[in-house]
Amino acid sequence: MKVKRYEGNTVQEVLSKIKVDLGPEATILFIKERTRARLFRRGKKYVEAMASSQEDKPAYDAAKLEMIYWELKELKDSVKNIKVREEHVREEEDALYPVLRGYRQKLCEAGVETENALTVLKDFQERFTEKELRNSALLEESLIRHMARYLDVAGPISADENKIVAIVGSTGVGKTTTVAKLAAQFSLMERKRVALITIDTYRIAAVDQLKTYAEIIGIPIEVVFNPQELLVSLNRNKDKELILIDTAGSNPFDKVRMDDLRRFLGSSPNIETHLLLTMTTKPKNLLEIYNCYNIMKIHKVILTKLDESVRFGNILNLATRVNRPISYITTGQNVPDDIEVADPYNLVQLILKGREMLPEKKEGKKKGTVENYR
Ligand SMILES: Nc1nc2c(ncn2[C@@H]2O[C@H](COP(=O)(O)OP(=O)(O)OP(=O)(O)O)[C@@H](O)[C@H]2O)c(=O)[nH]1
Ligand SMILES: [Mg+2]
Repeated sequence: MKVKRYEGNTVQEVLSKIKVDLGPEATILFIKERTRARLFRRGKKYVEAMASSQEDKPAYDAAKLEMIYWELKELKDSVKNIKVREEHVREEEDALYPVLRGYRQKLCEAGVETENALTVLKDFQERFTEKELRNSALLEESLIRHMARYLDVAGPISADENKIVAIVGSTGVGKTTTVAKLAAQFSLMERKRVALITIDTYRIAAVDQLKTYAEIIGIPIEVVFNPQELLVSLNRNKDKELILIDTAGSNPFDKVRMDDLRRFLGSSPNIETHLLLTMTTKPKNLLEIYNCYNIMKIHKVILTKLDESVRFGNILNLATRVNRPISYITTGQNVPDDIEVADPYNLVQLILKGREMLPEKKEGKKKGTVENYR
């Protein structure tokens, strides 16, 4: 019984190897694309096959055994890989000054991925001697300032001349509330000329929700049903300093809805799109959601519902992967008070010290309502 294993870069390559070796009548017992495990790098893809020659009866049991062997081998390799990885992390940790090891743990407990925590801390310690850090009364302060450099922020929306901002994000992340907060802040506090447009016509209640805010704030609102109407509405509001567009919440994995949204946002090149990501979403999903929305041009990111979160390390993880600045953070349901321009220093404090650094806890802030600002 002759069962052999073949490897190559492509299916064609493997098939021709089999053909040359076992003849054109060879039986392919199994063929599969695999990825070679590699430490800290994307594994290289290759194709693996098992085949037997025609004169042999397909030796399925032998093939199965052989398959089990290879799968076991793969498993062993990946366990080995994990061990090497752990060893590598341990070595990196050992290379940290003892004075910084507590921060490594603190960051990881806050949800910062180990590799990110180590990168940030190693980078930090390269700037100082151990003695300097040990004796520094300002160690934490210097570390916070250092970490802040990893967080790219956008600053406030510049509502100067006909700025157009669209707010997008998955269902229920706080889009309409954020539009209302921004509208109230710019219209009532900064006295800018603001208009609202909603393209969320999937639900009647959604239009009513924004109309109610527009009435209370005292600004115009338009409801549009297609990209052409959006363009007309944007042109009609050319005199406004800021136009805020509320969009329908869509499942980011629903391609039809995402294409729909992309068409709306493509109706004018001047639309600046802010993607809302809520801090209550699982860390791994956040990046997947971001990637789904990135098929349209995302300019900035708004982090919402920080008040519902316990750990904030994910802000750093996100910032290292998402190449977009954070514009605002939202910290509650109150319109207009529970929104802040993202500040890297405050965000790092939030990561290191947790909920006690949320704005209302920090400042004992009393919440206002839109009426307070009129
Ligand atoms: N805790 C907390 N709740 C918030 C925040 N922002 C919005 N919410 C609440 O989240 C819920 C959904 O808010 P919406 O503004 O309607 O969310 P949306 O993204 O417009 O929802 P859809 O249009 O249905 O996709 C409401 O109960 C809001 O009050 C926030 O920063 N913190
Ligand atoms: Mg909404």
